[in-house]
Amino acid sequence: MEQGRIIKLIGGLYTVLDDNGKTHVLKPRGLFRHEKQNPRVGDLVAFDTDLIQEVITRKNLLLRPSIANVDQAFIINGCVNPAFSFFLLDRFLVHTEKAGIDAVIVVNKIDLLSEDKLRRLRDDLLYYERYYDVIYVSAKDPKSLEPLRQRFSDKVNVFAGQTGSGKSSILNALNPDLSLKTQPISKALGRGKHTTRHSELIPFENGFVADTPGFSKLDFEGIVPEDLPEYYKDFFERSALCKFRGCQHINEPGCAVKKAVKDNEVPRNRYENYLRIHEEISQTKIRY
Ligand SMILES: Nc1nc2c(ncn2[C@@H]2O[C@H](COP(=O)(O)OP(=O)(O)OP(=O)(O)O)[C@@H](O)[C@H]2O)c(=O)[nH]1
Ligand SMILES: [Mg+2]
Ligand SMILES: [Zn+2]
Repeated sequence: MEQGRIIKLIGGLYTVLDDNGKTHVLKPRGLFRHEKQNPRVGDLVAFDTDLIQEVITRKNLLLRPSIANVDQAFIINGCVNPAFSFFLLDRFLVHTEKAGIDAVIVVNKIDLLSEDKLRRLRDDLLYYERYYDVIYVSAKDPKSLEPLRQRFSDKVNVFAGQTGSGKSSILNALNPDLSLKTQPISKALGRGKHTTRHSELIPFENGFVADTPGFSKLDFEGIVPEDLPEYYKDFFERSALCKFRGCQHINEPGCAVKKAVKDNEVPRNRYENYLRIHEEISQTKIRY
């Protein structure tokens, strides 16, 4: 059997790249019964002539977008069209934290923001800089993208983010040969579609970058509410001081997170979005 990495999945057909740089279009063997075991983009697999026979144990699995064996996720945010959304950023961070993947926060389209508004956004994001790298870029200014390229190296990188935030545009600016399809957001949403339809790992520098379809809605399937506090680095580091172990930071007395919000050490907005997400996950019916 040969080995390779799944770089694309379209209509039930997997494209697998082998060590010699050759691609193979394959079906999965019949028996990956459990959804969790289904081969995903990013998986290392063993295959024979036309079937994927085995998925090699994963290092991790990002659920939204669904990609395995990720070293680093870049959360691409628009700051104008679409406007910057802390709610959406926090939602993406829940997914990367759950998967145990390093996240880099990218603010794109800064060419469209007045100096004043950019300064305010930077101030609001300072809090996040304690926990994550935050990079400001414009796909229209290739020089601004160099810090991104430098972080890629030999890793498996994923571009995630809202539809229209500029994921494909940034990749095109980094490598014009890619010619990925991009589209003004008004047109894309008018058609009710994401411009990028499938996740695809693109060989880049010595590793990969995955361009992925944006989300207009990002759900939390596979995440249980009791675990949510662990996916907030800032809450987690304070939780040792909460009176109760397993504190959900909601109604419990002696909660260190709620105190930190009150003392303006944690942005109120982030905490309120946490409550919304907790509520949302709690109300999602568990599907078996
Ligand atoms: N002014 C400006 N426009 C940008 C920038 N980045 C992207 N755009 C524009 O934003 C629109 C959406 O960009 P895409 O690259 O298609 O966005 P995407 O994140 O790949 O979207 P999906 O594939 O639907 O998830 C396009 O019209 C781009 O030209 C930027 O830095 N500055
Ligand atoms: Mg795209
Ligand atoms: Zn607490």
